[in-house]
Amino acid sequence: MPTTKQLLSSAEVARFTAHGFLRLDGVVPREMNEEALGLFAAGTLPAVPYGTPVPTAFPEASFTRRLLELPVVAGALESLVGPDPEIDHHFVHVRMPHEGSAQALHADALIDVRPDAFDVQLMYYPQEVTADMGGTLVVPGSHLRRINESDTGRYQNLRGQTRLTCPAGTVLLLHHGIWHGGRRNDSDTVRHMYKIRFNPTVPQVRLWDTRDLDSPAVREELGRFFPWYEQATGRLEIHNRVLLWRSLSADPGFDIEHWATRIANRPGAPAAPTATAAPTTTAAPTAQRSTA
Ligand SMILES: O=C(O)CCC(=O)C(=O)O
Repeated sequence: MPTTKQLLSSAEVARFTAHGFLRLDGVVPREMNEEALGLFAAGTLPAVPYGTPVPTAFPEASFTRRLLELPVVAGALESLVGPDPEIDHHFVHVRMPHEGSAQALHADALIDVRPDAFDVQLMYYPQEVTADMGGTLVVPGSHLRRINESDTGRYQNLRGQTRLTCPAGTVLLLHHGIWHGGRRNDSDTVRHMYKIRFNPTVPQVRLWDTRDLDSPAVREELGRFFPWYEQATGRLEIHNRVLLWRSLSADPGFDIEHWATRIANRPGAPAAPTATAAPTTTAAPTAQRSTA
C-alpha cells in the first residue's frame, strides 16, 4: 500500500463539486474493518467536543487516527478541507435488521448558506453493504440546493438517486449539503456506518493536485446535469457550481455557457463581488416542504 498521501486531481475535485460526494471503494484494509466492527459494537469511540483538532480528538495509533492517515483517505480529505481540519462531531450510525422503516431524506447542516466554504462528512462502511442492508441513499448534485435539515423528508424517491451498495472498507466523502438518508435494513445483519464531520481551518482554494486544472475533464464534470433537475431551475445548480468552482480554483472568470458571466453584467453598478466574497446571486430555490 502506498504510504504518501494521494491528493485528488482537478477532475476528481470537479466531480465532487458537481456530484457533492466522492466514493472510495474498499480502501480500508480487512484487518481494520474487523477492528472497527468490534469497536463499534463495544461503543468505545471517544467523545469529541466540537472544534477539536484531529490529533487531539484521536491520539496517535487510535483507530480513527489510522483511518484518517490511510494515504488515499488523507489525500482526498486534504484536497477538500485542507490540512489540519477540526472535528465537528463523529458518530456511529446503526441500521438494525428488519427495522421496518427508512430514515427521511435530509441534509445534516442547520441553516447554512456559505457559498465558498463547506464541511466534509466522511462515511465509512466497515462491512460489505448489500442491496437489502439499507445502504445510504444519496441524491447526486443536491448539495447546492440549500434545504434545511429534514425539509426534504417528504420526497420518497428522486430520479438518479443512488442507494449505496459497496465492498467492505468503503469511504464516502460528502459535501455537508448533500441530501441523504439511511434506508430500511431488510437483512438479518446490523449495518454500521461511521460518520465524521470536518470543519476546514484554511481557505478551500487549490488544495488538490492542480496539474490537470485545464483538462477538458474538469469542464465536463462541472457541466453535468442530473436526472432530477428541472429543465430550467436545474440550471441554477450549475450556476451555483460555477461560483463554487471559481472560489475553489481561484479563477473568477470560470463559466459554463456564459451563465454566471451574463447575469453578473450590471453596467455602471459597483464592481461585482470577488470569487471569495459572498455572491448575491447564489440563492437556490427553497425546497418544498415535505414529510416522511
Ligand atoms: O445510516 C445512514 O446510512 C445515514 C445516516 C445519516 O447520515 C444521518 O443520520 O444523518
